[in-house]
Amino acid sequence: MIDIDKIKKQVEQTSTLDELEALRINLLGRQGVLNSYLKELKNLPLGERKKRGEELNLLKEELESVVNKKIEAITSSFLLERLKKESIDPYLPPFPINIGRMHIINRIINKIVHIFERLGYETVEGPEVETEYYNFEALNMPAHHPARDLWDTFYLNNGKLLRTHTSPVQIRTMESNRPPIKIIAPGRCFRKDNPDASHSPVFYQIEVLYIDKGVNFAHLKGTLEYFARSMFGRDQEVKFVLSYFPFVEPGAEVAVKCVICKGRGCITCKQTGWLEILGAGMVHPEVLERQNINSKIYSGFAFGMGPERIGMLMYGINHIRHFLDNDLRFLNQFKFHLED
Ligand code: FA5
Repeated sequence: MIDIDKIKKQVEQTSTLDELEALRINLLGRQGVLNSYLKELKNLPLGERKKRGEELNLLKEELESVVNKKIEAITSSFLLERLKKESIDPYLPPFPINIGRMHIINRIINKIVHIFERLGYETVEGPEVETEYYNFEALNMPAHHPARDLWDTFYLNNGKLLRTHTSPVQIRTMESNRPPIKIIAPGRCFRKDNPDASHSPVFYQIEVLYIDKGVNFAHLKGTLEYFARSMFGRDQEVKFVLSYFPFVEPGAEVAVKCVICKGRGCITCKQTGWLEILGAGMVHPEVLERQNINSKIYSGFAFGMGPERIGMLMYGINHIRHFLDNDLRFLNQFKFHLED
């Protein structure tokens, strides 16, 4: 007969689940000890068979419960052992999570827009598909005006065009607002320019327009100097050069000393030592009068700047195409910049 105390001892002495399983098969498996006794039942007389059957069933239940208890004991001691080894330090920093972030060009634009919002400018937008009227005519460039050639234009089949600059937003704003007007208008522009280090066929511009009584060139210069200092810091050299745009008089261009070559000359600044970042000027009286703004009472200044070129200067980026390529090796360098 089975010695239950001896078996209990054997179970107690096992230390792994594998050992225990081998013992369980030996006792309770199909070819096991208990089954061999059960098979012999049929040879016993009827009365004895019943009694012996009940005894064996009880024995089976007891054996199963002993084995199951041992399984639980081994599993929980194994878990405890593991927990001791794998202690958790809640003060460790979490794994770096790869979250998306705003494209660097949008962050540069936002920074510029914030500088002007602090000066009281309101942000507005205009359409990328424009008419000749807004892109040229209302800006003092009637049909066949030679200045239209300054902007190599993509024309669409429906007679419209892709705006070559954000200056049409000036006109749309003057149409529906009376002075004082103080707006900033960022947006995409398109030109058939030959691509090079500082020219792309698709690029952004940010237009600024201020119209009020008594606005003069000194206000324009002061505003631009304030902007350049906020963007590049006090030490960055900036120069104003007289220039021509049909919708301003006088007109100027602003250039910033090239940070790539420190002014010595390189492909980014086309060997000039300076990178032009914006066109500016006093709004032409003709442009104001066309929008029924009395140019004897009101005057204004406007400028349109290229945020890619500004970003190139801030970060020493030597080619404008990096802004469009979306190469993660480039974009990931700006993870921690411009978080305002
Ligand atoms: C203009 O587009 C005028 N509308 C600016 C203006 C506004 C003048 C208001 C007076 C009053 P310009 O073509 O120079 O000007 O372009 C202005 C700026 O846009 C440039 O200084 C440059 O920073 C940027 N830009 C122009 N063309 C490109 C291009 N192909 N790729 C990248 N940036 C460009």
